Amino acid sequence: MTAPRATGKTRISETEHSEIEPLRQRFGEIGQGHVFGLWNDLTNEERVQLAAQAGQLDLDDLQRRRESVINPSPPGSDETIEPASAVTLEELGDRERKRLANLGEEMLRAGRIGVMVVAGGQGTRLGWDGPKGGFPIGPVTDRCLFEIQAQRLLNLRKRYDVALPWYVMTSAATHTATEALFTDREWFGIPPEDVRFFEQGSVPSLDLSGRLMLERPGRIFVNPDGHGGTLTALLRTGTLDAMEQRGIDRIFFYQVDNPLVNIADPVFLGLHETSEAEMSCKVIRKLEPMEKVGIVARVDGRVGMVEYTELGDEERYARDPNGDLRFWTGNVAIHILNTDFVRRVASDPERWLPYHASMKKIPYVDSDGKFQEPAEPNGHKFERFVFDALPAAHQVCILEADRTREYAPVKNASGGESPESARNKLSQEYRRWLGEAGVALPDTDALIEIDHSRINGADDAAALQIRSIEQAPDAIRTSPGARS
Ligand code: UD2
Repeated sequence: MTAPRATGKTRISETEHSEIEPLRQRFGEIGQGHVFGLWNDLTNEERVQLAAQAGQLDLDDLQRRRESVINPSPPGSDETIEPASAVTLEELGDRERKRLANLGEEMLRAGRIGVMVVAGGQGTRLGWDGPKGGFPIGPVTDRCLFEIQAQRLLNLRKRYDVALPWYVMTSAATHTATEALFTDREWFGIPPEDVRFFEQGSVPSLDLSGRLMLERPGRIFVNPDGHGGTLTALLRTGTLDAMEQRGIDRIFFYQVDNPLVNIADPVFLGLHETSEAEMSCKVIRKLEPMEKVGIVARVDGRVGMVEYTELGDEERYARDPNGDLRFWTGNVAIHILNTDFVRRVASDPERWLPYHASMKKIPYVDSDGKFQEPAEPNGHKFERFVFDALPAAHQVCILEADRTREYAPVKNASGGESPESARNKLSQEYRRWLGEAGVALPDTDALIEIDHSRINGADDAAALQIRSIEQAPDAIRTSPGARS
């Protein structure tokens, strides 16, 4: 005899009696009962989904964050902030650079390095509908951010004869589209077994009085848990275990929106290792006080990061006797992390990875079930920041990078930190490589693009033994000027 099919109705009535009532009651006790306010208007499926989502929330954590919204403590008011010491470009001579590079290269060859990119963001500020990594950024072609980075990896794989696995952190908003993009583009030439995606977590946003918000009648509004969520996601998804099983003990971490990032820079790896650091940071010399980069500094005696929104004016404008900014060590979110350090921090996120609240305009469904698009910030999103792990490290190493050569952020649709400025910076770096290799250069207005899998520095360009760009048309392309 065939058993009667369980209908949606049957499932929800069971759920309603055994699970929903205690859940509703508990939410009511902590001032969040409104989440179920539109219950009667929901379909069975929506009820099941809302019950599942509500049942998975960490209510202690929710209470803590609610309290932080209602009674915020003034940021860093009683902290002492001092400049952190960094290894500058000036003091790193050629000999030492070579010694560190040799050490870093050994680490690469030994298969100890995993490359990790945080790519949970969408290109909203760029007007791009999709994962930011898919944004076309090649100065001449439509190569996207991921493709340029993949080409660098292909070059390093060959150069060091190593698999150099790529760990791509996505978010709920970008996961499916990112996987589809990689599949569609055949993993940009990297063997699929050397690319691993893992998804960051999400956290419920709260309105200005600390109440949960509804994205739609049967769904609580959540936001991605910030790039600090990388560390907890590495542990939760088993990615950290998988890394260590492959013999990886150092993670090179960077953000997807920097096409100029010098992936797995051997000098940086070597310095991290000789410093016996658990976490390292690359920094750039901040150009002016208002530049939107966090500052690596000594906070209450320990190395940490002060975000640009949280730096007080006294520190922001302070100058040294030479007239240079006293707090110049701008964070470009390029790090090396030891896997055992990640495990330690991610195992105790309440201690090391606090949530930072930021006020945002959050579209929501009101108590009448009407969709509202606020004109002013109406709620808080919560994010963890990877650099909050710095004070947990027994040793931190900080290395200055040449900002014109390693940092071309793609943040805004136009102006500074835009696709146009990034394309120009890429082109300038390629021009420099070709120039150093003795290749005849086109007009200064012309844009140049290089296939990183073939040429990943002036040494690769020299190895081609060419005198003109036309001699390597598959690796180097030019266009007369800016792309439209
Ligand atoms: C970040 C840093 C800032 C400076 C700057 C350099 C913070 C808070 N500030 O500012 O100090 O280093 O970068 O470029 O980080 N992402 C995720 N998941 C998330 C949030 C972000 O994957 O939940 C990724 C995102 O895809 C992007 C990167 O992290 O690659 C940076 O995010 P952002 O653009 O929001 O950070 P931004 O520019 O405010």
